[in-house]
Amino acid sequence: HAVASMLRCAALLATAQALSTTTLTPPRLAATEKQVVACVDRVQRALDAAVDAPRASASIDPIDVADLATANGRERLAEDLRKRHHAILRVDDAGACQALQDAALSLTEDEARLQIIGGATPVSQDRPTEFVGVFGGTENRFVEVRYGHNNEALPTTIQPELPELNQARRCLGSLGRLLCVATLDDRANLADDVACDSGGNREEASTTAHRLCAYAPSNVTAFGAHTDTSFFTLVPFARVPGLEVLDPSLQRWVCPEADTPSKGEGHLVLAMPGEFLEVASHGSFQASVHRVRGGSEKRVSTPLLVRADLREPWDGLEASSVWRALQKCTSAEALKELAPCINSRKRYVAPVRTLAEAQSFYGMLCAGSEVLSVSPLVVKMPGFASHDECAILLNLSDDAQRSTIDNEQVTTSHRTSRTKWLDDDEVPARLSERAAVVSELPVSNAERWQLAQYGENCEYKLHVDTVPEFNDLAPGGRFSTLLLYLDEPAEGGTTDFPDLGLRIKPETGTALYFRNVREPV
Ligand SMILES: O=C(O)CCC(=O)C(=O)O
Repeated sequence: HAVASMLRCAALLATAQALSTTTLTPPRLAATEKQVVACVDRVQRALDAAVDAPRASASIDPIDVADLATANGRERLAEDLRKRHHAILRVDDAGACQALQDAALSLTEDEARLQIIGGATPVSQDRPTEFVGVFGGTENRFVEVRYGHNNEALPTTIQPELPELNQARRCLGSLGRLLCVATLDDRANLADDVACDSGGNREEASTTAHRLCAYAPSNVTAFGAHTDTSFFTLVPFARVPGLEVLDPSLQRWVCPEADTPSKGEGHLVLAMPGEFLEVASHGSFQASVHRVRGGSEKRVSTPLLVRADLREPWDGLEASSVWRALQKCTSAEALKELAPCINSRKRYVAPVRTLAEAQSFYGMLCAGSEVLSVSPLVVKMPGFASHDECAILLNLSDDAQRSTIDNEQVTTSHRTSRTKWLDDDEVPARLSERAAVVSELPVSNAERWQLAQYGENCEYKLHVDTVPEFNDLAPGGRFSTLLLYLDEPAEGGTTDFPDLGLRIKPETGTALYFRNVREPV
């Protein structure tokens, strides 16, 4: 096995920058999978912390929905979502949300009409875990609605009972689409299912759910702390406050419905990011932990859970597996849900070359290449990237975060650098193409570039890049690494392979390509 380490002592007086990409089978998936696992773990920690959190009175200013068209409005949205895990939007809905709540109140008090709508049934045979219809006990009643062909509400029995659904759906659906575009940019096509007004050409029930919730008066928690598997959950403010959000900036439960003055026209809507947004935004937005407290009066609320079209693959993964994985409580369980993707990956047989063959092969790919070791393979490739390309990547290092190890949660003195996963923008994408040629694997087998910044006295002690916890992910284990030096520190910053007696000094634009294992794991 090849072993890479940063030199422990002299290294670290100046700043060295390194980039590495790891060739995998097939790796852009790895990023999504890691996000799924990270999200499951983070949510569990947040739920644990939520247990003892006190309540607080705090409010944030509503954002007019029209302001989402401006950079300023979108920045405010992003800031509220990042800092407070919720935002409040003012929609111009001509009473549609209130009309639906009033209609839902009388519906949920009428057993005969609830009987007509019918109990919970699966949306279709091949989606047995998703359902529509009435559920809950006599205290708290819920009706789950989806939309199908011609935007028809499902179960079909509900439309005559609740004609008010459509207007509210349209208003919240459009808001959902706007919020996805504002937070995900080009990745918003993941959220095609959100608006539920795609011209009515859907053949199956939407995964986006419209939920009618009626809670009997009580002084206990009516719906315990949880996150939603949605891009956004949009909750029009209810007449009786009760929905609480765990605000991470205060580490307290807040109740926006109670604390936000409802000045002005329109209806206020609480927007909470869900786990789909957390994964699709690579953790930039985190799913909101929320719960419902019973009130002195019956509370009726009509949230729209804005989701993706699960028939579309998610970054190459089966979207329904992502969905199921996100509903699990541990990363091990989540990985099991993603396992079928792992089994379908192709096996890759690594070419074995003599020293002379390797020298000729890599010399042909990059003039001046030097094979430093043939087994395990370590190749130095000067001029892999231009100084301009390196400068562009260096400029992206500003908001790198403290590095973690193994399952990406733990910070430790073993690795004191800062890291950042780069988006596949122009220069990183071009360099990935080049790295793919070197690795003899398709570019789709590369993870995104990870930028690693070593400040003074920073280091990454002896380690291997193949992390056993990641071997079961869809892309397979990390077979090889291509590390690109972005600058040249005055002192230190070397990469050491102690077993091979190798110490490589950073030179701007030089890449180091090494195999981590003999065969893909
Ligand atoms: O009842 C509410 O206001 C929110 C319901 C909720 O938390 C959910 O459906 O996930």
